[in-house]
Amino acid sequence: MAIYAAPGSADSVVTFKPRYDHYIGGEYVAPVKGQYFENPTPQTGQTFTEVARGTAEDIEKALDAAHAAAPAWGKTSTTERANILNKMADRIEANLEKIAVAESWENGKAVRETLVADIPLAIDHLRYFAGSIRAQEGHLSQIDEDTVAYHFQEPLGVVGQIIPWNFPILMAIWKLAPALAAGNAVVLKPAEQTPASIHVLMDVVGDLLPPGVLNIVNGFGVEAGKPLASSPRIRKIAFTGETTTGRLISQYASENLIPVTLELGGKSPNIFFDDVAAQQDAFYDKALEGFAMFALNQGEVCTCPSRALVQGGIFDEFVAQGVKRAEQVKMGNPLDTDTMMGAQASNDQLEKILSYIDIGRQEGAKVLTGGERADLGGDLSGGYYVQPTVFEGQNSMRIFQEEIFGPVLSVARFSDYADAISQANDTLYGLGAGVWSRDTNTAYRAGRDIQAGRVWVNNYHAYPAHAAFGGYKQSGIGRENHKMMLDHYQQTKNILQSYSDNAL
Ligand code: TXE
Repeated sequence: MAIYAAPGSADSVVTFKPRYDHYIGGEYVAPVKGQYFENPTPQTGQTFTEVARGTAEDIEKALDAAHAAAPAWGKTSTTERANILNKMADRIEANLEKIAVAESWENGKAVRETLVADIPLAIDHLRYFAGSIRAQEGHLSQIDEDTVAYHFQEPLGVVGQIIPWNFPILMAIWKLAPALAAGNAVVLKPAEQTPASIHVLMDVVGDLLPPGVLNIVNGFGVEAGKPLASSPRIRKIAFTGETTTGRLISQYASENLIPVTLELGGKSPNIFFDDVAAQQDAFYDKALEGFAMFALNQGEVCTCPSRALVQGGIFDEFVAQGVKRAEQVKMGNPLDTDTMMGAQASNDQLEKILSYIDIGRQEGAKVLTGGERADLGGDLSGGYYVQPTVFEGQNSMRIFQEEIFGPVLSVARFSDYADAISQANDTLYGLGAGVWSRDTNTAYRAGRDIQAGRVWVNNYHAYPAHAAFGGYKQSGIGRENHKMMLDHYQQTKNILQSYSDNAL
C-alpha cells in the first residue's frame, strides 16, 4: 500500500490499493482468468500497484450487469439523473486534490494542471450535462388538424466506451457524463497505462449510481477492448485513441451495425500572421505563450499545436522569442506545484518520442532547442522525461505529418494567406488549429478555411463543456462536449398519432 502526498493539504494524500480488480455491478470483482498486470508510475518507472487483466469473460460479466441495470436506469426521470450527476460533481470537488494527485502520479502530468484544469473541467462537465438533460425538449410536428408527430429522445441502452491515458479522468467524464445523463448503462475500459486513477474516482462516486449502471473493466486493447467494441450486446461504441485503432473500432462496429464516435489523432497547425508582432504588447506576449503550448501536458494532447506556421516577416524574431519561452517551461517532479511539464505517460511513449526526434534530425530539420531525454536525477532518473524540443523544417517532413504525441514542435515558414492555409490543410488530420492575428477578418477567414473541427482564434487549449469538439478528416467521427453530444447517446422515437375517428 503506497501513500503519496502533493505539497498542499492533508486532503491530497492518496492511498492506492496494492491491487485493483474490475468494478462490475457496484462492486470489485476479480478477473475470471485471475491475471493481473503491473502498473508503473512514469515519475520513477517503479510499479506502484497491479491491476486486473480483463478478458472477454470479464466483459461479458460487465455486460450482464449493465443489461440488468439499463431498463430501470433508462426510465428514471431526467431530474433524478441530473441530481446524481450533480452529486458526482460535488463529491469530486470535495476530493479534488486527492484525485488530482492520483492522476498526476499515474500519468506523470504536472499536478498544477490536474488541480486547475483536468479535474475542475471534469466537474464542470458533469454539471453541464446535468443541466443539458433537464433542458432538453422534444419536438412536435403538427401534421394536419388531427394528426401529431411526437419525437421522444430515448436512451440507446448499454454502450461501450474505450478511453486513452493522456487525460484519464477527463476522458472518462467526457464520455460518461452525456451517456449517463441520456439514461444509458455503460461498460468502460480505461487505458492499460492509467487504470488506477479511475478506481480512485470510483471509490469517490461509485455508490451514487445504481449498481450496474457504470462498470469498469481494466485490461489491454486486444484482450479487453476488442471484445467490448465488437460485442453484439452494446448499442454504441465511443472511442478515443490512435487513428489506426479507430479504424479497427469502426470495423468491429460495422459488423454489429452500431453507431460509433471516434476521437483520434491530430497534427494541429498553429498559425502566426505578421501582424502579431505589430507591437510588443500583451497580445504579442499571449501569442508567444500560444507558441509554447505544444509542451502542455507533455505534448500528449490530441490537439497539441505541434506545427507552428509563422509568416516570413516575423519568422526569425518571433521564433527566437518563442523558443526562449519554451525554454522557460519548468520540467520537474510532477507532484511539485511549480512544475510545468512532467513525465511522458509510459516508456513506450518515451521511446516513440525519442525515435521521432531522431527522425527529425535524419530528415535535416534543425534543432532550435531540446532534442534529448532529460535526466532529472535522484529518484526521478528512471522516469520518462523529455526536453521540450523545437525543430525548424518543412511541412513535408515526417515530423510535420505524423503524430508524435510529445513535447516536440515543428516550425515552418509561410509567405502569404494562401500559403498558410495550404500548409495548414496539408495533413491527414483535422482536429484542432490555432490562428493568431490582430486582423479580425483574416482570423475569421482562416478559421473558416482551415479543415479542422476546432479552431482557436487568438487563444489555444481551452476546453469549455459547451463548445463542440471533434475531428474533420482522419481525426474522427462525431463530436464531444456541447449538448449536441446527447444525440450520440440517444435514439429518436417518433409516435405519429391521429386524434380523429374518421376512416383512413
Ligand atoms: O493508443 P491506442 P496507444 C495516439 C498517440 C499515441 C498513439 C498510441 O499518437 O502515441 O496513439 O497510443 C484501446 N480494440 N493517441 O497505443 O492503442 C487501448 O487499450 C479495442 C492519440 O495508447 O489507440 C486504450 O484503452 N480497444 C489519442 C485505447 O484503445 C483497443 C490518445 C487507446 O489505445 C484496441 C491516445 C483494439 N484493437 C493515443 N487496441 C488522442 N486522440 O487523444 C487498443 N485499444
